[in-house]
Amino acid sequence: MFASEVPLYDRSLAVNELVNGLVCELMAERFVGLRVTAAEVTRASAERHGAIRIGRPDEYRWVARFFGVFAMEPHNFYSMTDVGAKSQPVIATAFRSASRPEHRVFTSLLVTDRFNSATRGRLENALAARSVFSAKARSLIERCERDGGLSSADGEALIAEACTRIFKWTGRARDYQLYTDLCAAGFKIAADIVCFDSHHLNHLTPNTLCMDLYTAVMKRCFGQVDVQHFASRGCEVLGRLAATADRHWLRLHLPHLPAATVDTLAVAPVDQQTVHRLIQKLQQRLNAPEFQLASLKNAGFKDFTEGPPGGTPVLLRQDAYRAVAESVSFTEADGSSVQGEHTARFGEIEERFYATTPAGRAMYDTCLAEAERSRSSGSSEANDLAAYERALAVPFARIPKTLEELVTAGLVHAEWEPTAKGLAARGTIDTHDFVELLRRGLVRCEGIRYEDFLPLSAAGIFASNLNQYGTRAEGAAPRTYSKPDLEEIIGRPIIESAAVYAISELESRQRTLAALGLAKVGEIRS
Ligand code: OOG
Ligand code: NI
Repeated sequence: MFASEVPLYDRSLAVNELVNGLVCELMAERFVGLRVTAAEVTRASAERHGAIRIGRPDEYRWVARFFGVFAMEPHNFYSMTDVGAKSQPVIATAFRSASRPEHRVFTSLLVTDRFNSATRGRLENALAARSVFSAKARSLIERCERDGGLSSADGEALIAEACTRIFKWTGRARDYQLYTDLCAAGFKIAADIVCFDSHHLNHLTPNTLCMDLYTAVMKRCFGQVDVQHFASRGCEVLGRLAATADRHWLRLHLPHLPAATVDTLAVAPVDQQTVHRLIQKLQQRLNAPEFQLASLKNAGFKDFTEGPPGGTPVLLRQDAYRAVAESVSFTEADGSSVQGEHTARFGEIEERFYATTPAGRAMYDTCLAEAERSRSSGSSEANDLAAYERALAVPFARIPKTLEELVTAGLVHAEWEPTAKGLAARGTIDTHDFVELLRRGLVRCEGIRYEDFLPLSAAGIFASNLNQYGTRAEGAAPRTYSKPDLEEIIGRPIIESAAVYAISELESRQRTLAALGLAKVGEIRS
């Protein structure tokens, strides 16, 4: 549905799959014996998150119940109302499966008390007039809740409701005056929500295996950089990946590969010539007509990536091509129509890394704040990618770059297990300390991937794709929202993912200690 609505998105998926395929070819050079099939590349590229924005609390509850049919549960509470200059009048959660988190939808709710009473009245009036979930969609959801599932036919019918109505972009809106007033007052987010009659997708974000290569390719496809420039950047980023990717990189980026398989692969050095050859191959593929993005209507690709610098594997990195103006037909109260346009739907991309512990998160936040300070003091030159990367590397230098160092410093969560050597040493081990056990080769660990969002990055995304950097509350006494407020609207508890990461780590530690004869399962308390 989204690919047919947004042609650039469809092409960006093709770019992503091409880049992911090339990264897997590189990995097959680095890891002797590794084979990643085309189907596996497609599968790695299929993962994505989406973003929708809802107007009324009762609509929000229906959306939550809709996702419930797909076993997608709310994870984390995000408030965009209090994030400083980038604040937006929305609160949010993300719906995803607890156990298969690779598809998720960031779902925002407009909070109208941030507006003055006249505007608030106009917003609520506009919202009251619409009904996004049809009677059929509602009854299918109710049936699923009642029966604990749906027949295939009913499941298909519900998906059809989603793709032809609930989340579909129609290009139709209402009340042009309200739309322009909201945009002029700096509340384009509200216009994006209340003037349209569906919960249209704002974006769908595929997962890349190499952010820096993807962004370089997109800039080449948009004609923002020339072929020579791309060749040198491509060799630089692929060369960097070739030199640093270890088995943990493989397990993080290609989680379908079994640990036992990854363990048997020997690591080989990849020379610059191989990297060169791969980039040349990519150049040839990029000459195909489908990759000439400059021929489509576009607003280009963002200059710099959000999140940690490349090579710092924590949380997530995100980037995007900019939103394109789309024509919209506004129906007025008297039945007449007005032609306008709306610029909101953009093309995000992301790469996911390790979930941080509270200490890791605090360190990340400190590094990011420092990076923003040095950016606003102008020490990195706009449009100079190399200068930007050098400047970003400075505050982030204190975050370690390998999984072993990150877990040793207690900065990221990991799943632990005993090694064969550890099991053989059972009965003779004199420490419970995991860092020491790791050092002695008695246990091993794999980092837990971060499956959620970052409020500051999200606020930056709202800001950049709406082209409006934050809004002030105008309501007389806007309230502060917290998790229980949204839980009440949804009618079910919101999962705290930080606790889930911590519990999975703790459980793996308990199992490991028990297997090493150091404790019985259930005996350990954290
Ligand atoms: C949602 C912004 C959040 C992300 O990737 O952090 C988001 C929106 O723009 O509606 O998608
Ligand atoms: Ni997003």
